[in-house]
Amino acid sequence: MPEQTFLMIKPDGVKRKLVGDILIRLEKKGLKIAAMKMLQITKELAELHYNEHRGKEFYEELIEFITSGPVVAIVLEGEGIVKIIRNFAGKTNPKEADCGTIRGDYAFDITQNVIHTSDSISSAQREIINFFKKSEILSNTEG
Ligand code: FUP
Repeated sequence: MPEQTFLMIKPDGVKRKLVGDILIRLEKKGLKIAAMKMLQITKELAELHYNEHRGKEFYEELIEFITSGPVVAIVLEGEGIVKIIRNFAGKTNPKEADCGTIRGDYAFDITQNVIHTSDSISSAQREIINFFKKSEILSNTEG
């Protein structure tokens, strides 16, 4: 199976109408989108997705934010895609993110940092399963 990663445009990105800009950047780089959908994250799904942060001081704010409006969930695939998309996002804290990255260019706040990206191949596999059925992922297809 090709390497896959999970990218989510968070509620701030959707509200600020950055979905088009983000998709254009992904497509212009020539990356393959294997799945994509818009959804409202439930509290249960938010808790599953951010399980590793449970108990941290920013956890409640994070759950409240990620469930505050629709998100766009995307699966990308290709060799080295996890690292490519981490670089595309920029550092977690937008104040430290380089210009040219999504967080560097579009965000200022650490919670409202526009996109989520998987930090490893194993995280990607776990996160993708939380959001997509196998049949929704168009792997190994043209386009
Ligand atoms: P990332 O993998 O870059 O999304 O970063 P983390 O998994 O470390 O953090 C997940 C989310 O928690 C971040 F997108 C923003 C939020 N967060 C805070 O609000 N405060 C912090 O100190 C760290 C993370």
